[in-house]
Amino acid sequence: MNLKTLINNNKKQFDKKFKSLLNKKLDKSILSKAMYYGCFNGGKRLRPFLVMESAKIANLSKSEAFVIASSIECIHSYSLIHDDLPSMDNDDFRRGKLSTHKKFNEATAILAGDALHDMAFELISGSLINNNYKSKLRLINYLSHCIGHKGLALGQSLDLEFENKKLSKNKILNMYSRKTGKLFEYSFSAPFILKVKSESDIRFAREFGMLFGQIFQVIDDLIDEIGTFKKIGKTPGKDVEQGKSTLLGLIGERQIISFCKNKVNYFTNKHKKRFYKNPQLIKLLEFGIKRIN
Ligand code: GRG
Repeated sequence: MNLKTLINNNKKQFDKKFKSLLNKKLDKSILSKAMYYGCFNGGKRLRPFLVMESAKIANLSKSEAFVIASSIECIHSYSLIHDDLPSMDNDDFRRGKLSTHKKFNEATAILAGDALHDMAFELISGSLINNNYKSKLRLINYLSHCIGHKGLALGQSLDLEFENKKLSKNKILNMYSRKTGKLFEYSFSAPFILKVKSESDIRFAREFGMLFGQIFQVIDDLIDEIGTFKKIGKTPGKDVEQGKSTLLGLIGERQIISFCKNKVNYFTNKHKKRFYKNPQLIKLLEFGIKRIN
């Protein structure tokens, strides 16, 4: 089975379980409806796929991996709801549908994002059957780091600060690592942390997730520029319109793909033994680049 089919199958399974989980937790309030809407408007569920792949290698049960994946999608959906707000990237559409603040209103969208953030911590602290409280605490601590003032929130802040500025490649990549890389890093390494794997295994998992996330963001910028509304589900060409600092803007379309391929080659050569044992991981990195087509 090819990777795209595996990802879609995983999405179907994940969506079914995630729907039932949220239906149990949420109620009929406007806030609950907005939270549900923000989570179920057509996401690709790539982060849950990374969690499941990592869980197979780390030997973590599917049910525990599902809780981790759900908490990550709560955070991811929260970040997208807030990203679309008028004071952030001001997008009326997300995944081809009205963004949450357009479907409901701005105040409800802010609160839905906040409550999804809290839901993520409710899930990992309360729904994991794992009795190893030390590793659960490490997971919670690590998630806070990945999404806070050194992670997603900083990345978003830099993204806004960098508008209409000419920046170095390293500054742009640092911003990508935070706004996108950190959550992928967490997605791929969380199962290793929960299963108390060796520090060197955890480091590899973190680096793998981060690399996937950086490539994902680089290619996302390209898709934003050359994609259609139908393909990307939001207004294309907004990065240029908003003066976003992107690697694409700095090095151009032709260099972008070779930049990603070089990064993947370097990493796979550095960790030959691990990729020999888990060749599907190379396919995953390649998919991060090929998804442009
Ligand atoms: C979450 C702490 C926290 C703060 C919010 C708004 C914000 C700060 C961060 C947003 C950062 C952001 C929008 C990063 C872009 C990441 C990205 C490439 C999103 C698109 O991911 P896909 O394509 O989305 O996986 P789908 O729609 O498939 O779920």
